[in-house]
Amino acid sequence: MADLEGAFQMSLLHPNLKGVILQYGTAGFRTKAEELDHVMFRMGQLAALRSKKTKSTIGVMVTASHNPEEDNGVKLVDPLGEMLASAWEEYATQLANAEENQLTVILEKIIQEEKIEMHIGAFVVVGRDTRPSSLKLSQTAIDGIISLGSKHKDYGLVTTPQLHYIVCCHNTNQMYGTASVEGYYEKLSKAFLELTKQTPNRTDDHKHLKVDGANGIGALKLKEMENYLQKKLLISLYNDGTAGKLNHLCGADYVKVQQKRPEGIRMMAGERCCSYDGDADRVVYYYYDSASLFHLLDGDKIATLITTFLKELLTKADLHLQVAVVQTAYANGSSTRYLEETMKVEVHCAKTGVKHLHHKAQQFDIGVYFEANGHGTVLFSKDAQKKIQQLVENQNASKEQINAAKLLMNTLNLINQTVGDAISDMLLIEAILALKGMTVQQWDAIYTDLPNRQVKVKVADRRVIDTTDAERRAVSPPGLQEAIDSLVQKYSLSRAFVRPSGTEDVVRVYAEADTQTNADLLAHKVSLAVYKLAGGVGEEPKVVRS
Ligand code: NG1
Ligand code: ZN
Repeated sequence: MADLEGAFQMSLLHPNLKGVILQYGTAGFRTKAEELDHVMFRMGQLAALRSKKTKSTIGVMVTASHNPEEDNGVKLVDPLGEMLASAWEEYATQLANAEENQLTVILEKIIQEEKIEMHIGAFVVVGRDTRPSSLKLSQTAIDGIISLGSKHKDYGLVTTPQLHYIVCCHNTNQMYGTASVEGYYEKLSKAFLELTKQTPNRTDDHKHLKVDGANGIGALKLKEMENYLQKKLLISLYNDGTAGKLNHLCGADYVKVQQKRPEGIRMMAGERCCSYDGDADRVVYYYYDSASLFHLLDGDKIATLITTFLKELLTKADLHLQVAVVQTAYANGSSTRYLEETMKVEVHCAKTGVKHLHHKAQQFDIGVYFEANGHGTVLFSKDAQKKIQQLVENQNASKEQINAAKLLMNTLNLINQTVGDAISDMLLIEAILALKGMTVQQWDAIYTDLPNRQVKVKVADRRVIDTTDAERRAVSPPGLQEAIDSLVQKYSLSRAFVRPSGTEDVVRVYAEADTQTNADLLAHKVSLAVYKLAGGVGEEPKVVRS
Protein backbone atom coordinates (compact mmCIF):
# COMPACT_ATOMS: atom_id res chain seq x y z
CA MET A 1 0.00 0.00 0.00
CA ALA A 2 1.31 3.43 -0.93
CA ASP A 3 1.48 6.05 1.81
CA LEU A 4 -1.18 8.50 0.71
CA GLU A 5 -1.81 10.21 4.05
CA GLY A 6 0.08 13.40 3.09
CA ALA A 7 -1.77 13.55 -0.23
CA PHE A 8 -5.06 13.12 1.58
CA GLN A 9 -4.29 15.97 3.99
CA MET A 10 -3.44 18.25 1.06
CA SER A 11 -6.64 17.27 -0.75
CA LEU A 12 -8.67 18.63 2.17
CA LEU A 13 -7.67 22.11 1.00
CA HIS A 14 -9.45 21.41 -2.31
CA PRO A 15 -12.72 19.73 -1.32
CA ASN A 16 -15.41 18.45 -3.68
CA LEU A 17 -18.07 20.86 -2.43
CA LYS A 18 -20.77 20.90 -5.03
CA GLY A 19 -20.91 17.23 -5.91
CA VAL A 20 -21.45 18.05 -9.62
CA ILE A 21 -20.89 14.93 -11.72
CA LEU A 22 -18.38 15.53 -14.49
CA GLN A 23 -17.13 13.41 -17.34
CA TYR A 24 -13.68 13.43 -18.95
CA GLY A 25 -15.04 14.27 -22.43
CA THR A 26 -13.82 15.04 -25.95
CA ALA A 27 -11.29 17.49 -24.55
CA GLY A 28 -10.94 16.68 -20.84
CA PHE A 29 -13.11 18.32 -18.20
CA ARG A 30 -14.94 21.49 -19.04
CA THR A 31 -17.47 23.42 -16.94
CA LYS A 32 -17.93 26.62 -14.92
CA ALA A 33 -14.55 27.62 -13.47
CA GLU A 34 -15.88 27.76 -9.90
CA GLU A 35 -16.68 24.05 -9.99
CA LEU A 36 -13.19 22.98 -10.92
CA ASP A 37 -10.89 23.48 -7.92
CA HIS A 38 -11.00 19.86 -6.66
CA VAL A 39 -10.92 18.56 -10.25
CA MET A 40 -7.66 20.45 -10.89
CA PHE A 41 -6.05 19.06 -7.74
CA ARG A 42 -7.01 15.52 -8.68
CA MET A 43 -5.90 15.91 -12.30
CA GLY A 44 -2.54 17.06 -10.96
CA GLN A 45 -2.44 13.82 -8.99
CA LEU A 46 -3.48 11.74 -11.99
CA ALA A 47 -0.79 13.40 -14.11
CA ALA A 48 1.81 12.47 -11.48
CA LEU A 49 0.61 8.83 -11.55
CA ARG A 50 0.56 8.78 -15.34
CA SER A 51 4.12 10.10 -15.35
CA LYS A 52 5.25 7.35 -12.97
CA LYS A 53 3.44 4.74 -15.06
CA THR A 54 4.87 5.87 -18.41
CA LYS A 55 8.24 6.94 -16.96
CA SER A 56 7.80 10.07 -19.08
CA THR A 57 6.92 13.73 -18.80
CA ILE A 58 3.16 14.36 -18.79
CA GLY A 59 1.37 17.66 -19.49
CA VAL A 60 -1.51 19.39 -17.71
CA MET A 61 -3.20 22.14 -19.72
CA VAL A 62 -5.69 24.46 -18.06
CA THR A 63 -8.07 25.81 -20.73
CA ALA A 64 -11.64 25.67 -21.97
CA SER A 65 -10.69 26.40 -25.58
CA HIS A 66 -13.60 28.13 -27.37
CA ASN A 67 -15.98 28.12 -24.39
CA PRO A 68 -16.99 31.43 -22.79
CA GLU A 69 -14.68 33.16 -20.33
CA GLU A 70 -16.56 31.97 -17.21
CA ASP A 71 -15.84 28.33 -18.09
CA ASN A 72 -12.58 26.53 -17.65
CA GLY A 73 -11.23 23.05 -18.11
CA VAL A 74 -8.28 20.73 -17.89
CA LYS A 75 -6.78 18.02 -20.01
CA LEU A 76 -3.78 15.75 -19.69
CA VAL A 77 -1.18 15.38 -22.42
CA ASP A 78 0.44 11.97 -22.97
CA PRO A 79 4.17 11.38 -23.62
CA LEU A 80 4.37 12.05 -27.35
CA GLY A 81 2.08 15.03 -27.11
CA GLU A 82 -1.06 12.96 -27.79
CA MET A 83 -4.30 13.08 -25.85
CA LEU A 84 -4.54 11.00 -22.68
CA ALA A 85 -4.98 7.23 -23.33
CA SER A 86 -8.69 6.28 -23.22
CA ALA A 87 -8.24 3.75 -20.41
CA TRP A 88 -7.09 6.59 -18.18
CA GLU A 89 -10.05 8.82 -19.07
CA GLU A 90 -12.14 6.51 -16.93
CA TYR A 91 -9.74 6.97 -13.98
CA ALA A 92 -9.95 10.72 -14.51
CA THR A 93 -13.75 10.63 -14.31
CA GLN A 94 -13.71 8.46 -11.18
CA LEU A 95 -11.15 10.67 -9.44
CA ALA A 96 -12.91 13.92 -10.33
CA ASN A 97 -16.26 12.71 -9.00
CA ALA A 98 -15.01 10.88 -5.87
CA GLU A 99 -16.40 11.84 -2.48
CA GLU A 100 -13.70 13.19 -0.16
CA ASN A 101 -13.35 9.95 1.82
CA GLN A 102 -13.17 7.85 -1.37
CA LEU A 103 -10.27 9.73 -2.90
CA THR A 104 -7.53 7.63 -1.33
CA VAL A 105 -9.38 4.42 -2.21
CA ILE A 106 -9.54 5.41 -5.88
CA LEU A 107 -5.90 6.49 -5.97
CA GLU A 108 -4.98 3.11 -4.43
CA LYS A 109 -7.09 1.32 -7.04
CA ILE A 110 -5.35 3.10 -9.93
CA ILE A 111 -1.91 2.42 -8.40
CA GLN A 112 -2.73 -1.28 -8.05
CA GLU A 113 -4.46 -1.81 -11.37
CA GLU A 114 -1.68 -0.05 -13.25
CA LYS A 115 1.05 -1.60 -11.07
CA ILE A 116 2.56 1.83 -10.47
CA GLU A 117 5.78 1.90 -8.48
CA MET A 118 5.36 4.95 -6.31
CA HIS A 119 9.07 5.41 -5.64
CA ILE A 120 9.67 6.14 -9.34
CA GLY A 121 10.26 9.83 -10.06
CA ALA A 122 7.65 11.82 -11.93
CA PHE A 123 7.72 15.04 -13.94
CA VAL A 124 4.72 17.07 -15.05
CA VAL A 125 4.67 20.25 -17.14
CA VAL A 126 1.85 22.71 -16.68
CA GLY A 127 0.41 25.38 -18.97
CA ARG A 128 -2.58 27.67 -18.95
CA ASP A 129 -4.60 30.02 -21.17
CA THR A 130 -5.49 33.66 -20.44
CA ARG A 131 -8.83 33.11 -18.63
CA PRO A 132 -9.04 35.06 -15.36
CA SER A 133 -9.56 31.77 -13.48
CA SER A 134 -6.65 29.90 -15.09
CA LEU A 135 -3.79 31.06 -12.84
CA LYS A 136 -5.39 29.90 -9.60
CA LEU A 137 -6.62 26.66 -11.12
CA SER A 138 -3.18 25.83 -12.52
CA GLN A 139 -1.68 26.42 -9.05
CA THR A 140 -4.20 23.94 -7.65
CA ALA A 141 -3.16 21.40 -10.28
CA ILE A 142 0.45 21.95 -9.17
CA ASP A 143 -0.60 21.25 -5.55
CA GLY A 144 -2.01 17.94 -6.76
CA ILE A 145 1.20 17.11 -8.64
CA ILE A 146 3.33 17.88 -5.54
CA SER A 147 1.00 15.91 -3.26
CA LEU A 148 2.15 12.67 -4.90
CA GLY A 149 5.82 13.59 -4.74
CA SER A 150 6.19 14.56 -8.38
CA LYS A 151 8.41 17.33 -9.75
CA HIS A 152 6.95 19.88 -12.11
CA LYS A 153 7.69 22.85 -14.33
CA ASP A 154 5.15 25.60 -14.77
CA TYR A 155 5.33 26.98 -18.34
CA GLY A 156 2.72 29.61 -17.46
CA LEU A 157 0.83 31.19 -20.34
CA VAL A 158 1.10 28.95 -23.42
CA THR A 159 -1.20 27.85 -26.23
CA THR A 160 -2.50 24.28 -25.97
CA PRO A 161 -0.35 23.11 -28.92
CA GLN A 162 2.74 24.75 -27.40
CA LEU A 163 2.29 22.61 -24.30
CA HIS A 164 1.82 19.48 -26.45
CA TYR A 165 5.02 20.40 -28.31
CA ILE A 166 6.90 20.90 -25.01
CA VAL A 167 5.77 17.49 -23.68
CA CYS A 168 6.94 15.83 -26.90
CA CYS A 169 10.33 17.61 -26.71
CA HIS A 170 10.88 16.43 -23.13
CA ASN A 171 10.17 12.83 -24.08
CA THR A 172 12.23 12.68 -27.26
CA ASN A 173 15.43 13.94 -25.68
CA GLN A 174 14.70 17.26 -27.39
CA MET A 175 14.95 15.55 -30.80
CA TYR A 176 11.55 17.00 -31.68
CA GLY A 177 12.75 20.47 -30.68
CA THR A 178 13.91 22.47 -27.67
CA ALA A 179 11.45 22.20 -24.79
CA SER A 180 10.61 25.88 -24.46
CA VAL A 181 8.36 28.46 -26.05
CA GLU A 182 11.46 30.03 -27.65
CA GLY A 183 12.41 26.61 -29.01
CA TYR A 184 8.95 26.38 -30.56
CA TYR A 185 9.29 29.82 -32.21
CA GLU A 186 12.76 28.95 -33.50
CA LYS A 187 11.76 25.59 -34.96
CA LEU A 188 8.64 26.85 -36.69
CA SER A 189 10.05 30.14 -37.95
CA LYS A 190 13.15 28.44 -39.37
CA ALA A 191 10.97 26.03 -41.37
CA PHE A 192 8.67 28.85 -42.49
CA LEU A 193 11.59 31.03 -43.63
CA GLU A 194 13.12 28.09 -45.53
CA LEU A 195 9.82 27.41 -47.30
CA THR A 196 9.21 31.04 -48.26
CA LYS A 197 12.81 31.57 -49.41
CA GLN A 198 11.71 30.33 -52.81
CA THR A 199 9.11 33.07 -53.22
CA PRO A 200 11.22 36.23 -53.60
CA ASN A 201 8.65 38.08 -55.70
CA ARG A 202 5.89 38.28 -53.14
CA THR A 203 4.63 41.81 -52.69
CA ASP A 204 3.72 43.25 -49.29
CA ASP A 205 0.09 42.87 -50.31
CA HIS A 206 0.53 39.11 -50.69
CA LYS A 207 2.35 38.90 -47.37
CA HIS A 208 -0.42 40.67 -45.51
CA LEU A 209 -2.72 38.66 -43.24
CA LYS A 210 -5.35 39.80 -40.74
CA VAL A 211 -5.60 37.63 -37.64
CA ASP A 212 -8.45 37.53 -35.10
CA GLY A 213 -6.84 36.29 -31.87
CA ALA A 214 -10.21 35.58 -30.15
CA ASN A 215 -8.93 37.80 -27.29
CA GLY A 216 -6.96 34.80 -26.11
CA ILE A 217 -3.56 33.24 -25.66
CA GLY A 218 -2.98 32.86 -29.42
CA ALA A 219 -2.87 36.65 -29.82
CA LEU A 220 -0.28 36.97 -27.07
CA LYS A 221 1.92 34.24 -28.49
CA LEU A 222 1.65 35.44 -32.09
CA LYS A 223 2.91 38.86 -30.94
CA GLU A 224 5.90 37.14 -29.33
CA MET A 225 6.58 35.17 -32.48
CA GLU A 226 6.27 38.02 -34.98
CA ASN A 227 9.93 39.07 -34.81
CA TYR A 228 11.09 35.56 -35.62
CA LEU A 229 9.25 35.77 -38.97
CA GLN A 230 11.52 38.54 -40.28
CA LYS A 231 8.69 40.40 -42.04
CA LYS A 232 8.11 37.48 -44.39
CA LEU A 233 4.55 37.56 -43.10
CA LEU A 234 2.92 40.90 -42.31
CA ILE A 235 0.34 40.41 -39.60
CA SER A 236 -2.39 42.79 -38.47
CA LEU A 237 -3.66 41.45 -35.19
CA TYR A 238 -7.25 42.07 -34.01
CA ASN A 239 -9.04 40.94 -30.84
CA ASP A 240 -5.69 40.73 -29.11
CA GLY A 241 -7.13 40.63 -25.60
CA THR A 242 -6.45 44.26 -24.71
CA ALA A 243 -10.11 45.29 -24.94
CA GLY A 244 -12.63 42.55 -25.74
CA LYS A 245 -13.70 39.42 -23.93
CA LEU A 246 -12.33 35.96 -24.71
CA ASN A 247 -14.24 34.18 -27.53
CA HIS A 248 -17.01 36.76 -27.32
CA LEU A 249 -18.40 37.45 -30.82
CA CYS A 250 -15.03 36.42 -32.22
CA GLY A 251 -12.72 33.46 -32.64
CA ALA A 252 -12.73 30.40 -34.89
CA ASP A 253 -15.78 28.72 -33.37
CA TYR A 254 -17.92 31.86 -33.67
CA VAL A 255 -16.90 32.38 -37.29
CA LYS A 256 -17.42 28.73 -38.26
CA VAL A 257 -20.77 28.21 -36.55
CA GLN A 258 -22.26 31.65 -37.32
CA GLN A 259 -20.72 31.67 -40.80
CA LYS A 260 -19.91 35.35 -40.44
CA ARG A 261 -16.94 37.60 -39.72
CA PRO A 262 -15.92 38.24 -36.12
CA GLU A 263 -16.56 41.60 -34.48
CA GLY A 264 -13.58 43.87 -34.05
CA ILE A 265 -11.86 43.25 -37.39
CA ARG A 266 -11.86 45.58 -40.41
CA MET A 267 -12.10 43.66 -43.66
CA MET A 268 -11.84 44.90 -47.23
CA ALA A 269 -12.94 42.83 -50.24
CA GLY A 270 -10.43 40.12 -51.12
CA GLU A 271 -8.34 40.48 -47.92
CA ARG A 272 -7.15 37.23 -46.38
CA CYS A 273 -8.21 36.89 -42.73
CA CYS A 274 -8.13 34.10 -40.18
CA SER A 275 -9.44 33.41 -36.68
CA TYR A 276 -7.91 31.36 -33.86
CA ASP A 277 -9.93 29.85 -31.03
CA GLY A 278 -9.38 30.59 -27.32
CA ASP A 279 -6.41 28.23 -26.84
CA ALA A 280 -5.08 28.52 -30.41
CA ASP A 281 -5.45 24.92 -31.52
CA ARG A 282 -7.89 25.79 -34.30
CA VAL A 283 -7.81 28.17 -37.25
CA VAL A 284 -10.27 29.07 -40.00
CA TYR A 285 -9.75 31.48 -42.92
CA TYR A 286 -12.28 33.79 -44.61
CA TYR A 287 -12.69 36.79 -46.92
CA TYR A 288 -15.32 39.03 -48.48
CA ASP A 289 -15.71 38.95 -52.26
CA SER A 290 -16.33 42.09 -54.32
CA ALA A 291 -20.10 41.58 -53.94
CA SER A 292 -19.64 41.67 -50.12
CA LEU A 293 -20.39 37.98 -49.81
CA PHE A 294 -18.65 36.23 -46.91
CA HIS A 295 -16.59 33.14 -47.78
CA LEU A 296 -15.38 30.71 -45.12
CA LEU A 297 -12.39 28.41 -45.65
CA ASP A 298 -12.72 25.87 -42.86
CA GLY A 299 -10.80 22.76 -41.80
CA ASP A 300 -11.98 20.89 -44.90
CA LYS A 301 -10.60 23.54 -47.24
CA ILE A 302 -7.36 23.61 -45.22
CA ALA A 303 -7.03 19.81 -45.47
CA THR A 304 -7.60 19.99 -49.22
CA LEU A 305 -5.00 22.73 -49.74
CA ILE A 306 -2.37 20.90 -47.69
CA THR A 307 -3.12 17.54 -49.33
CA THR A 308 -2.85 19.04 -52.82
CA PHE A 309 0.51 20.59 -51.92
CA LEU A 310 1.87 17.36 -50.42
CA LYS A 311 0.74 15.22 -53.37
CA GLU A 312 2.39 17.61 -55.84
CA LEU A 313 5.65 17.51 -53.88
CA LEU A 314 5.58 13.72 -53.64
CA THR A 315 5.14 13.49 -57.42
CA LYS A 316 8.04 15.88 -58.02
CA ALA A 317 10.19 13.98 -55.54
CA ASP A 318 9.12 10.67 -57.09
CA LEU A 319 8.47 9.37 -53.60
CA HIS A 320 5.83 6.69 -53.25
CA LEU A 321 4.18 7.42 -49.93
CA GLN A 322 0.54 6.81 -49.15
CA VAL A 323 -1.38 9.97 -48.29
CA ALA A 324 -4.78 9.69 -46.58
CA VAL A 325 -7.18 12.29 -45.23
CA VAL A 326 -9.16 11.78 -42.04
CA GLN A 327 -12.33 13.79 -41.46
CA THR A 328 -15.40 13.61 -39.21
CA ALA A 329 -19.11 13.51 -40.03
CA TYR A 330 -19.04 17.34 -39.95
CA ALA A 331 -16.87 17.46 -43.08
CA ASN A 332 -18.68 19.17 -45.92
CA GLY A 333 -19.91 16.61 -48.47
CA SER A 334 -18.26 18.58 -51.29
CA SER A 335 -14.84 18.27 -49.67
CA THR A 336 -15.12 14.51 -49.31
CA ARG A 337 -16.28 14.17 -52.91
CA TYR A 338 -13.46 16.39 -54.21
CA LEU A 339 -10.78 14.53 -52.25
CA GLU A 340 -12.02 11.09 -53.29
CA GLU A 341 -13.14 11.70 -56.84
CA THR A 342 -10.86 14.44 -58.15
CA MET A 343 -7.75 14.01 -56.03
CA LYS A 344 -8.11 10.24 -55.72
CA VAL A 345 -7.02 10.22 -52.09
CA GLU A 346 -8.26 7.80 -49.53
CA VAL A 347 -10.66 9.52 -47.09
CA HIS A 348 -11.66 8.14 -43.69
CA CYS A 349 -14.36 9.28 -41.31
CA ALA A 350 -13.57 9.18 -37.58
CA LYS A 351 -15.64 10.05 -34.53
CA THR A 352 -15.57 13.69 -33.37
CA GLY A 353 -12.63 14.48 -31.09
CA VAL A 354 -9.06 14.91 -32.13
CA LYS A 355 -7.81 11.71 -30.55
CA HIS A 356 -9.96 9.63 -32.91
CA LEU A 357 -8.68 11.46 -35.98
CA HIS A 358 -5.10 11.37 -34.71
CA HIS A 359 -5.14 7.60 -34.19
CA LYS A 360 -6.57 6.95 -37.64
CA ALA A 361 -4.06 9.31 -39.29
CA GLN A 362 -1.18 7.41 -37.64
CA GLN A 363 -1.97 4.41 -39.84
CA PHE A 364 -0.62 6.04 -43.03
CA ASP A 365 2.73 7.23 -44.36
CA ILE A 366 1.26 10.71 -44.35
CA GLY A 367 -2.04 11.26 -42.55
CA VAL A 368 -3.73 14.64 -42.98
CA TYR A 369 -6.51 15.13 -40.44
CA PHE A 370 -8.80 18.08 -39.91
CA GLU A 371 -12.08 18.65 -38.18
CA ALA A 372 -14.32 21.00 -40.17
CA ASN A 373 -13.98 23.51 -37.31
CA GLY A 374 -10.30 24.02 -38.18
CA HIS A 375 -8.57 21.69 -35.73
CA GLY A 376 -6.06 19.49 -37.47
CA THR A 377 -2.53 18.67 -38.53
CA VAL A 378 -0.43 16.31 -40.62
CA LEU A 379 1.34 13.21 -39.30
CA PHE A 380 4.39 11.76 -41.02
CA SER A 381 5.31 8.17 -40.14
CA LYS A 382 8.90 7.44 -39.04
CA ASP A 383 9.44 5.62 -42.30
CA ALA A 384 8.13 8.54 -44.37
CA GLN A 385 10.41 10.96 -42.49
CA LYS A 386 13.37 8.69 -43.12
CA LYS A 387 12.65 8.41 -46.85
CA ILE A 388 12.30 12.18 -47.18
CA GLN A 389 15.57 12.74 -45.27
CA GLN A 390 17.40 10.17 -47.43
CA LEU A 391 16.23 11.88 -50.59
CA VAL A 392 17.45 15.28 -49.36
CA GLU A 393 20.90 13.69 -48.98
CA ASN A 394 20.82 11.54 -52.13
CA GLN A 395 23.55 12.76 -54.49
CA ASN A 396 22.13 10.80 -57.42
CA ALA A 397 18.72 12.39 -57.26
CA SER A 398 17.75 15.19 -59.66
CA LYS A 399 17.70 18.84 -58.58
CA GLU A 400 13.91 18.90 -58.82
CA GLN A 401 13.63 15.79 -56.64
CA ILE A 402 15.95 17.18 -53.99
CA ASN A 403 14.18 20.51 -53.95
CA ALA A 404 10.80 18.79 -53.48
CA ALA A 405 12.27 16.66 -50.68
CA LYS A 406 13.58 19.79 -48.96
CA LEU A 407 10.16 21.39 -49.17
CA LEU A 408 8.64 18.24 -47.65
CA MET A 409 11.25 18.29 -44.89
CA ASN A 410 10.46 21.91 -44.04
CA THR A 411 6.74 21.15 -44.14
CA LEU A 412 7.13 18.40 -41.59
CA ASN A 413 9.20 20.69 -39.41
CA LEU A 414 6.66 23.49 -39.67
CA ILE A 415 3.59 21.41 -38.89
CA ASN A 416 3.00 20.59 -35.20
CA GLN A 417 2.73 16.82 -35.40
CA THR A 418 1.49 16.49 -31.82
CA VAL A 419 -1.90 18.20 -32.23
CA GLY A 420 -3.81 20.83 -34.25
CA ASP A 421 -2.08 24.20 -33.92
CA ALA A 422 -3.48 27.51 -35.16
CA ILE A 423 -0.08 29.23 -35.44
CA SER A 424 1.66 26.30 -37.14
CA ASP A 425 -1.28 25.58 -39.49
CA MET A 426 -1.51 29.26 -40.38
CA LEU A 427 2.19 29.45 -41.22
CA LEU A 428 1.96 26.34 -43.39
CA ILE A 429 -1.09 27.69 -45.23
CA GLU A 430 0.69 31.02 -45.78
CA ALA A 431 3.79 29.23 -47.09
CA ILE A 432 1.73 27.06 -49.46
CA LEU A 433 -0.22 30.05 -50.83
CA ALA A 434 3.09 31.85 -51.35
CA LEU A 435 4.78 28.90 -53.05
CA LYS A 436 1.81 28.21 -55.30
CA GLY A 437 1.29 31.92 -55.98
CA MET A 438 -2.33 31.44 -55.01
CA THR A 439 -4.84 33.99 -53.72
CA VAL A 440 -7.42 33.14 -51.07
CA GLN A 441 -10.10 33.27 -53.80
CA GLN A 442 -8.23 30.72 -55.92
CA TRP A 443 -7.87 28.46 -52.90
CA ASP A 444 -11.59 28.83 -52.18
CA ALA A 445 -12.46 27.93 -55.76
CA ILE A 446 -10.92 24.43 -55.49
CA TYR A 447 -14.44 23.20 -54.70
CA THR A 448 -17.73 24.79 -53.61
CA ASP A 449 -19.09 23.96 -50.16
CA LEU A 450 -22.60 22.60 -49.85
CA PRO A 451 -24.71 25.01 -47.78
CA ASN A 452 -24.93 23.70 -44.22
CA ARG A 453 -26.25 24.51 -40.79
CA GLN A 454 -25.24 23.45 -37.27
CA VAL A 455 -27.67 23.94 -34.38
CA LYS A 456 -27.97 22.83 -30.75
CA VAL A 457 -30.96 21.28 -28.98
CA LYS A 458 -31.35 21.17 -25.20
CA VAL A 459 -32.58 17.85 -23.84
CA ALA A 460 -33.02 16.51 -20.30
CA ASP A 461 -30.26 13.90 -20.69
CA ARG A 462 -28.19 13.94 -23.85
CA ARG A 463 -26.94 10.40 -23.16
CA VAL A 464 -30.26 9.03 -24.50
CA ILE A 465 -28.73 9.57 -27.94
CA ASP A 466 -26.44 6.78 -28.97
CA THR A 467 -24.75 6.73 -32.37
CA THR A 468 -22.90 4.39 -34.72
CA ASP A 469 -21.00 4.55 -38.04
CA ALA A 470 -18.63 7.34 -36.88
CA GLU A 471 -21.64 9.20 -35.43
CA ARG A 472 -23.43 9.38 -38.75
CA ARG A 473 -26.43 7.32 -37.57
CA ALA A 474 -28.41 7.33 -34.32
CA VAL A 475 -29.27 3.96 -32.80
CA SER A 476 -31.28 5.43 -29.93
CA PRO A 477 -33.79 6.77 -28.99
CA PRO A 478 -36.06 4.55 -31.08
CA GLY A 479 -37.52 6.18 -34.18
CA LEU A 480 -35.05 9.09 -34.34
CA GLN A 481 -32.91 7.77 -37.20
CA GLU A 482 -36.02 6.81 -39.20
CA ALA A 483 -37.34 10.35 -38.71
CA ILE A 484 -34.02 11.83 -39.87
CA ASP A 485 -33.92 9.51 -42.91
CA SER A 486 -37.36 10.53 -44.06
CA LEU A 487 -36.58 14.24 -43.62
CA VAL A 488 -33.29 13.96 -45.50
CA GLN A 489 -35.08 12.31 -48.43
CA LYS A 490 -37.15 15.44 -49.02
CA TYR A 491 -34.14 17.56 -50.05
CA SER A 492 -31.50 17.15 -52.68
CA LEU A 493 -27.77 16.73 -52.00
CA SER A 494 -28.84 16.43 -48.38
CA ARG A 495 -27.38 14.81 -45.31
CA ALA A 496 -28.08 15.21 -41.59
CA PHE A 497 -27.01 13.64 -38.32
CA VAL A 498 -27.24 14.26 -34.58
CA ARG A 499 -24.90 13.49 -31.68
CA PRO A 500 -24.53 14.44 -28.03
CA SER A 501 -21.80 17.06 -27.53
CA GLY A 502 -18.79 16.01 -25.46
CA THR A 503 -18.05 19.54 -24.27
CA GLU A 504 -21.49 21.15 -23.76
CA ASP A 505 -24.76 19.92 -22.33
CA VAL A 506 -26.54 19.89 -25.71
CA VAL A 507 -27.33 17.68 -28.68
CA ARG A 508 -25.71 18.92 -31.88
CA VAL A 509 -27.60 18.79 -35.18
CA TYR A 510 -25.85 19.07 -38.54
CA ALA A 511 -27.58 19.38 -41.91
CA GLU A 512 -26.45 20.15 -45.43
CA ALA A 513 -28.46 20.52 -48.63
CA ASP A 514 -28.47 22.10 -52.09
CA THR A 515 -29.42 25.60 -50.86
CA GLN A 516 -28.93 27.51 -47.60
CA THR A 517 -32.70 27.73 -47.12
CA ASN A 518 -33.01 23.98 -47.45
CA ALA A 519 -30.06 23.32 -45.11
CA ASP A 520 -31.66 25.65 -42.54
CA LEU A 521 -35.05 23.96 -42.91
CA LEU A 522 -33.62 20.48 -42.70
CA ALA A 523 -31.61 21.39 -39.58
CA HIS A 524 -34.76 22.84 -38.04
CA LYS A 525 -36.90 19.78 -38.79
CA VAL A 526 -34.26 17.44 -37.45
CA SER A 527 -34.01 19.60 -34.28
CA LEU A 528 -37.76 19.22 -33.79
CA ALA A 529 -37.43 15.45 -34.16
CA VAL A 530 -34.67 15.45 -31.51
CA TYR A 531 -36.75 17.71 -29.26
CA LYS A 532 -39.76 15.37 -29.51
CA LEU A 533 -38.03 12.00 -29.43
CA ALA A 534 -35.03 12.66 -27.16
CA GLY A 535 -36.64 14.58 -24.31
CA GLY A 536 -36.25 18.23 -25.36
CA VAL A 537 -36.44 20.82 -22.60
CA GLY A 538 -37.34 24.52 -22.70
CA GLU A 539 -38.81 26.15 -25.78
CA GLU A 540 -39.24 24.24 -29.05
CA PRO A 541 -36.31 24.90 -31.41
CA LYS A 542 -36.86 27.78 -33.84
CA VAL A 543 -35.53 27.89 -37.37
CA VAL A 544 -32.04 29.42 -37.51
CA ARG A 545 -31.07 31.52 -40.56
CA SER A 546 -27.99 33.52 -41.43
P1 NG1 B 1 -18.30 18.47 -29.10
O1 NG1 B 1 -18.81 19.46 -28.11
O2 NG1 B 1 -18.15 17.05 -28.61
O3 NG1 B 1 -19.06 18.59 -30.39
C1 NG1 B 1 -16.36 20.15 -29.88
C2 NG1 B 1 -16.08 20.09 -31.36
C3 NG1 B 1 -15.07 18.99 -31.60
C4 NG1 B 1 -13.80 19.18 -30.77
C5 NG1 B 1 -14.15 19.45 -29.32
C6 NG1 B 1 -12.97 19.83 -28.48
C7 NG1 B 1 -17.63 20.44 -33.23
C8 NG1 B 1 -18.89 20.05 -33.90
N1 NG1 B 1 -17.30 19.78 -32.12
O4 NG1 B 1 -16.81 18.89 -29.46
O5 NG1 B 1 -14.79 18.92 -32.96
O6 NG1 B 1 -13.01 20.20 -31.33
O7 NG1 B 1 -15.16 20.47 -29.19
O8 NG1 B 1 -12.66 21.17 -28.47
O9 NG1 B 1 -16.94 21.34 -33.72
ZN1 ZN C 1 -9.26 24.87 -28.80
